Amino acid sequence: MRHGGRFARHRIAIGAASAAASALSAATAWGEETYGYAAPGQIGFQPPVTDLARYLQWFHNDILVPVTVVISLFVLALLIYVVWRFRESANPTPSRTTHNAVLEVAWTILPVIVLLFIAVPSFRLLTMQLTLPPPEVTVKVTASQWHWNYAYPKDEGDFSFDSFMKDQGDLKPESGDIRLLAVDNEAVVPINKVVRLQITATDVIHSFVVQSFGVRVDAVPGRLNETWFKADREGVYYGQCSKICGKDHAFMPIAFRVVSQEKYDAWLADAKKKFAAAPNAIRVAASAVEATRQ
Ligand SMILES: [Cu+2]
Repeated sequence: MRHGGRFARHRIAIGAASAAASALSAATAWGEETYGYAAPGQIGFQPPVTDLARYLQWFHNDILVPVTVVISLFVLALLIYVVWRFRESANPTPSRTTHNAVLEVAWTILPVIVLLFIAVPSFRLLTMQLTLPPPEVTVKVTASQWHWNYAYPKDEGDFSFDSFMKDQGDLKPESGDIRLLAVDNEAVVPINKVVRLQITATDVIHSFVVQSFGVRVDAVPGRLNETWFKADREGVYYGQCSKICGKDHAFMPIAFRVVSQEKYDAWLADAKKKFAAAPNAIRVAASAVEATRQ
């Protein structure tokens, strides 16, 4: 019996150790840096590919997280101290103190200082996100239940196309397709160019989020929101709709491929031919509305 008990405890110890080891290996998976999508077991942000995303992640990782951790630990320590110090057996006759001017001033001023400390980088980030540099490429992004439409304006070819998630049966993992993220038509933009995004929706509120770009903007029907990014690394960067928009909310991924200027020019020439004639959901819907009006 005693032996059995010891072995059981031993097994529990091994279980705990292997759980810790798998948590560690998850941390290594995170360390391997997958660009544009999350690795299994990843904790934290995807690696940034714009200055905006770098600043955003610095603000979160180096300012907000330490502030949150220090305040939480401080409050926890205070609670533990109060529970221990003022328990009934140690403190049989409670004090009748109701005011302490120094304490009250301190717990008003200190949070104000913390908020001011956070406000400076926070407003800098907002200013960076909302001040558009002169755009070199414009893409109009329209969200619908449940896909995205990307339109390239007149000076870039004057075409638009729908982008749907690939079904599991159509995935080609050998060409880099990722389940739930790969799409039939990716938006393509050139590297190191200021890309202006104009974002709207046709039906309900969606939200356009690409983590590696540091971009998060709501897509609101009847309203054109603007933002921008300038990616400095080639690759495919995925995002997802981030406002609950209906039953397929989880299945309308965003895919942006960042390529060299030459590849972009080649893609534009191709896409112009491919999509100019092709009807897409929004044009079909628009002409249907026109037809009912006439
Ligand atoms: Cu959506």
